[in-house]
Amino acid sequence: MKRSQFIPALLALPFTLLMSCEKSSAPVGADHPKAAKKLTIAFLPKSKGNSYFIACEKGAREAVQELGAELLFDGPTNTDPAKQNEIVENWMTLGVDVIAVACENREGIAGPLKRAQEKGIKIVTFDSDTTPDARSFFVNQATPQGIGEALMDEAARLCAEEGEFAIITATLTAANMNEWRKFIEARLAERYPKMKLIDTKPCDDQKDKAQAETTNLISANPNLKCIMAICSPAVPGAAEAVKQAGKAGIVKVVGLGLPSENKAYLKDGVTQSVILWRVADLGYLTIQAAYAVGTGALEVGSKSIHAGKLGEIQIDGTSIILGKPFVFTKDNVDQFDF
Ligand code: RAM
Repeated sequence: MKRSQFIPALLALPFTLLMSCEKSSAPVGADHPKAAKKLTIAFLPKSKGNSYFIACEKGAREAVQELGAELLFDGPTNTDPAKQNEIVENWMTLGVDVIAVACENREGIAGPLKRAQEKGIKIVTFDSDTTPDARSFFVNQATPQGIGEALMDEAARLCAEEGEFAIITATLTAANMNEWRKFIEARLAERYPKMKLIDTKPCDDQKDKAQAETTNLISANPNLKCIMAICSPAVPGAAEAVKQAGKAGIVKVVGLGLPSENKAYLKDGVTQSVILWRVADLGYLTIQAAYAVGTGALEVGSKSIHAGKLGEIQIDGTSIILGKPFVFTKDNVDQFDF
């Protein structure tokens, strides 16, 4: 989708998200100060087999090319917090300049990240944060409130604001999803008294497990009206279960997923709407931030960063927020190429 088409799509959104409005007089990175030596930025996804993080990697590669930096990309094959820690320790020994990480376990990875910081390695998180003392900045896809409310409002719309729904999450310890869940539940309590969250099941960021959990939820709950799948592999997993149960359109599917993985289910009327952000841009912005932190151009207290083709991005405290998510349905899914 071209940028010129993307912006009107954003403006058409039925919800708004909180973003920092503070302006900086001198944006960081406006003139892209080059590092004295070539910076090595190590990029650690939650799992490297997940198409979501493969899309992030694409944007990350584009940014390192523009900036003239070196990229190391590695991660667990499937979500595995211990493996993430091990990779951080290896990169410490290697002496990389910056580590950018999507944290599987917020507290569990903080120790290795702090040790890396003590060695002079800069840390930036993206997608899912660690504790603030273990990194300089968190590159967030959108505000947790915006994501949580968008999911809840969309589920309520699909259910005519009435009935039972269940959540499929990645893991019960996933920091980003737990933040989103708080806002989903707050919105539910505040706006939708006739809807009931009956269960929340983890799928370890795996499509097959999401499918199995959805199948169980459908059998155990004959009145189930909607599955809200809040990690990307869970959306097609839930849809496949609904389809195989012969419940397309009866049990609605909404979630956070990739257009490419959900197109067929949207067109078949199994999945009704999917919410996401431009994932490659999240990888691109993360590298822009990592580079600026690595060169010393971006420091805590900066109010904005000039992020290459993304332009000026505001900084809210230590959060760099990509922007607003958008909804895709069977009518617009063909416009997206990721
Ligand atoms: C999965 C990951 C990631 C999350 C997306 C929506 O791919 O768990 O952390 O942001 O889903």
